Amino acid sequence: MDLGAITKYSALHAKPSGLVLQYGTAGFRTKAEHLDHVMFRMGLLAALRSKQTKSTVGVMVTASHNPEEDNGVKLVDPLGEMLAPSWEEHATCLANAEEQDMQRVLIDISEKEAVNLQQDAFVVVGRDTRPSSEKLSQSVMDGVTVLGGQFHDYGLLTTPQLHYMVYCRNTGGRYGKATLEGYYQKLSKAFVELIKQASCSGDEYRSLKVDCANGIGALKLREMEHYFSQGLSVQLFNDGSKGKLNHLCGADFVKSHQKPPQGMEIKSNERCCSFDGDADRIVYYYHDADGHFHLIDGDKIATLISSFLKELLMEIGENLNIGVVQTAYANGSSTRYLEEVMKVPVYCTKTGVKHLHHKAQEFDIGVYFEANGHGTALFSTAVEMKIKQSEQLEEKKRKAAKMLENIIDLFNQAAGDAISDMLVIEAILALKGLTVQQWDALYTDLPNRQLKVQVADRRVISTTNAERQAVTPPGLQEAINDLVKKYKLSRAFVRPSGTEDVVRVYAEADSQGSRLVIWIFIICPLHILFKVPAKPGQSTVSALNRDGDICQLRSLSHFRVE
Ligand code: 16G
Ligand code: MG
Repeated sequence: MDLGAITKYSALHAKPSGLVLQYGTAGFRTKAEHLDHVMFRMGLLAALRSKQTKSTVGVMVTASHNPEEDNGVKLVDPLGEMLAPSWEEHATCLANAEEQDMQRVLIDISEKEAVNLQQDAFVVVGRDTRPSSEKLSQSVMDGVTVLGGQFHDYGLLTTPQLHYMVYCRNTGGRYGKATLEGYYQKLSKAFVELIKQASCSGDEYRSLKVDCANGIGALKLREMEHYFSQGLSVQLFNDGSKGKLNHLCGADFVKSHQKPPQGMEIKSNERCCSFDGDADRIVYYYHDADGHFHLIDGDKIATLISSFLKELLMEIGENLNIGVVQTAYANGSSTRYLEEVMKVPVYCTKTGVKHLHHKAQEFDIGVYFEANGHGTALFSTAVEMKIKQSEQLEEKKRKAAKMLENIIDLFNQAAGDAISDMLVIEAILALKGLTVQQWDALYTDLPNRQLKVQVADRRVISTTNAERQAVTPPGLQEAINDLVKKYKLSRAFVRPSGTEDVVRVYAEADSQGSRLVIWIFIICPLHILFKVPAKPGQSTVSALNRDGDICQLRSLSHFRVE
């Protein structure tokens, strides 16, 4: 490690004094103008991680669904996964080190992780379409180079495409070719093969409207569409030609506002979907004949996919297990449907893709989705072996095994991927002859609301049981329990956000339970912000009526309902 060179180049990517950032659920994210030093340092760190693992490591420059002025960076581990937790801590230390401490921090990390500094390093870099991304990704590459590593700059990529490239490069090409052409061909070939098996391939299944959030998804889908056009024609909206990234459009907007994006004209019963800004999330929706908007979120996507995969396994007659992984935000109706109707075991993890991904690896087939549309399916080597042996099976089983083989190829197993998930969904709908309304009708979501409480320090809340129970502050969970037990099919929880200084409150109940939501949204902020006993009743009402700080709550100035 040439410490002299590191010091010299680090000064060219100086850290603004006093700035402290944390490697959160999805890496670093903040205003783009504060990120140059972080990018350089993440280049250094990626080179160290690559030396340690003797593998290619990825760095993606994106801030996903955040506003265009923001940016961010996350590292991709050798199997296309999120960075290991101990390295997340190193990332935070390195990003916050003062200039004079940089050498010591780098040496510390190398020693703790037993990095052989003589080892070669190779890092692949991708970026989204933000105006700041090109320069910031250049700073990443500067960092890699100063540490003696080599890099390949893929330029503009969706986040899941970068995960795919890393995975391909570290599995000797067995997963696919580490090029865009390789990605397009692998997915499109699988999709077209599947569509050929569909008996219903009328117009209804052939076209889809896609809102690309004015982001990278538009560019990549446009490059890809001619590869799969014999099976599906896509009409792109918010393709970046005029609107602003993620502004009034994209998966995050549609999911949190429960309304269609701007810039898309929707006729009744037309199938539509939205990607987020870096195309790793997808949600579907449609307008019914009465003009009502219906959202089909990650939960319903998981249901469609896992039902289909379970049916295929049953046809093949193999004793392979399948599990669905969700988070606390999964609508209770989806969990009930999966467990009680589909008889598929469901597991809950903490929020954040890496937690779901790891849990899903425990099954022969693990399907994971967050309600917000992040997700994919993972397949064990046992499944792949069974498929290889399928030549000896009778014809019906062989056909199902072939279908499973194509579905496996169509999923991006390195990361949730809006383009790949879209093609999987389109293939399943066509194969099963389901319309978007029939898919939506599998179950009815319980009414639910989310609230965001602005706090100085989100650590006032700590949780257990996959974030479904609050441990601190004392008394809060008991009060939630007392309320929840009074309403049918109800659930509520509070958790600290992993991405911003807020506490999130979630409540759901059957249509009679709107009072639960109101009470939960009153008692939780009062308890968190002002330590007022979290019980509906005299003390809460008098707290709401008192002058001073607490009165501000009545104008809802402390929190926002989303
Ligand atoms: C990040 C996570 C997403 C999670 C969201 C929750 C990844 C790639 N992204 O966007 O999975 O749903 O954060 O944010 O892991 P919160 O902790 O602020 O609620
Ligand atoms: Mg994203």
